[in-house]
Amino acid sequence: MGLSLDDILASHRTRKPVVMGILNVTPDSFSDGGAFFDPGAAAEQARRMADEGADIIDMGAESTRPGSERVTAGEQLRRLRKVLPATVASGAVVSIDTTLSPVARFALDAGAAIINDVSAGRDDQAMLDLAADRQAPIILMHMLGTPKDMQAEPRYENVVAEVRVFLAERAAAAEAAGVPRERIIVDPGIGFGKRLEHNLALLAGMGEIVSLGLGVLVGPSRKRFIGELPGQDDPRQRTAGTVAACLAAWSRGATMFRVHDVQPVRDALAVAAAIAGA
Ligand code: HH2
Repeated sequence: MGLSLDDILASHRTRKPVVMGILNVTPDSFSDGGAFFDPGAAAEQARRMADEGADIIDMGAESTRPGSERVTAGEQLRRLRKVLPATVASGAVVSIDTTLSPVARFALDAGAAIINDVSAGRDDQAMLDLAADRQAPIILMHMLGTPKDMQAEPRYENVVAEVRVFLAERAAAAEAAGVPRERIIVDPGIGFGKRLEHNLALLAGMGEIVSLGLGVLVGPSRKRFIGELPGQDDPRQRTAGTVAACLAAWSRGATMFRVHDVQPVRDALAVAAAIAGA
């Protein structure tokens, strides 16, 4: 059994690692597209990840891989309609990975507990109000540009400082809308408008993001730069690199990890946490 929502929200203070398992109900996600498009397969994968120790199941119905096209709210709702309630019914803490408030509203109504908005409330102005209305925890992620153009030519003077300022501003906007500070989680957005050196700088500089005093989630799982360094073209062969990135972020204060491979990350964090507490 995973952590409760209260334990999840307190993780940046308690240093209990939180593992979020990824469930993409999409035909085209970069590493598992199509695998869980069928509702039965999606429900089975949610169960498997919960058995492996996922504290949260993050369900999304739109790929945000570089170059991807937007998926309408209607189509996201169609993809989620059966499988999201089934996953909630299994007892999992569910987060909804969407930037559109009608999709988030449906998910919260169906029992999802957390909103994961990779646009940090910029795509849909109603998202922060919805989070405030429902007192739903919300993940605010940094992205430069949009999924369609973000990898074109990302440029920063100081990526860590710029991402930190952005996250502080979006957290302030969420608070102004009425979301309690302890319900705001920030995420530097690994791979979203970032080149290899930017991703590495953000992982190395994670302490700067943690110093905002908010919960910090990080999502390096199987991403391109994890393949680039050791030369692993197949995203499914990037588990060890993913574990390394999670441990680096953990040692610098991040406590929440969005991953495809739940068990290896869970096990690695359990050992790292035990060593840190010894
Ligand atoms: N990464 C992806 C999607 N959602 N949410 C947060 N908070 N942080 C992330 O780093 C993040 C995210 C992209 O990964 P994935 O879901 O595996 O692929 P796709 O966008 O192709 O579905």
